[in-house]
Amino acid sequence: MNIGIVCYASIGGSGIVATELAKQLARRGHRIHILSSDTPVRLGDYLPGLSFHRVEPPSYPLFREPQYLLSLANKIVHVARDERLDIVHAHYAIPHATAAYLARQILAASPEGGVPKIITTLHGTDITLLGGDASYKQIVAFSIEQSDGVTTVSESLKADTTRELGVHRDIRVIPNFIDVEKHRRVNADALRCQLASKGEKLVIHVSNFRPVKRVMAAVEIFASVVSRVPAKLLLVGDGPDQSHAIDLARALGIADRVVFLGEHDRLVPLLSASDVFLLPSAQESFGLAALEAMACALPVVASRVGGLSELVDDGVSGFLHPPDDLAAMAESVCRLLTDAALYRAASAAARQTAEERFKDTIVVPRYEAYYEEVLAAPAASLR
Ligand code: GMT
Repeated sequence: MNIGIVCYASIGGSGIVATELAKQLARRGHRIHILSSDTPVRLGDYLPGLSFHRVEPPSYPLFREPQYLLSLANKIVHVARDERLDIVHAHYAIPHATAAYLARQILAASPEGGVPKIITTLHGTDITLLGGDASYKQIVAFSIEQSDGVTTVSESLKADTTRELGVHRDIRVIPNFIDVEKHRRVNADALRCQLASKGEKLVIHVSNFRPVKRVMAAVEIFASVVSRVPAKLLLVGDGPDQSHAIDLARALGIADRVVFLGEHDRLVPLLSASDVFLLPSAQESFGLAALEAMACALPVVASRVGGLSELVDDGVSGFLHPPDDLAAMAESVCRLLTDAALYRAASAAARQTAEERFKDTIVVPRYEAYYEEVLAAPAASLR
């Protein structure tokens, strides 16, 4: 198949999933065209069958903001014509599903023919934070209804989409996935010695430090942990709450125990050097960062929100608690750090979950099968 994949290039779950999907599909013999405003962080080296098309909204003094939606729609039209795309797969509804819809309308009106099918994958905040906002709701709901196929990354997000947007169409749940060969625990003893003193445990949190991730809650939970167990907290990522988290660590008197590492693309060594993954998010439609940690055999302590309970088996591969119960999360982290038998079992279960339920070779064929199904069905605009 000839497939256009539209995604964000920044570090963020939806862009990572889209790029990893693109690479897997190219390896499986499809012609893949990534359309994005910049080179996606996980694109990596040249891969036969995979090409990148930059979307560049021109600046013009009259425009106070770049016209990304229009440039993207225009780019989709060009790529669809030149490369004879069968499918445009838009990752994240805003504004990618809308741009794909616009492009399809333009192509359908053209005498040249060749109209690709549109599939939209909803990732989470496009529905749970932004989609229901009055500034976007109508157009997001419309763009989802108009897509030829729609997927969500969890059952929870599917339910949110129906509830928040009043969308009552078929939605296929295809979870996020991971390359379990590349993401596996490696020997990171040397790195661990640099990050922690002898006898100290390592708790790690990875995110984009947006309010929804509750980095400050991670620092508070850790303050309680470190009063009982010698440990350090690794904070990986960057974003709006970074300086607040630094201030809080100082205010709690644990600044020397909290290590801010900034953004890192190569997470496997850091995860392999760590003991527990902490994710006290306010909302999480799936929790790709937690899956990456689990593939490296890290038990997860997280909020019981969104799709996290579809990923983490509470009491087996980690522990889930109500987002405001920081004391319970701290208690679970301490239990994992101090009970060797519990830790071994949870660590093995975390890896097993990644291998048995979220392995790329299990999940990517589900996208291929869905593409075939959508291609065989009548176009959404004709239904
Ligand atoms: O919030 C983020 O981490 C970024 C965001 C995105 O779309 O880039 O993540 C969402 O999509 C990820 C990939 O499907 C999911 O794993 C995350 O759970 C989801 N984030 C939220 O729901 C808050």
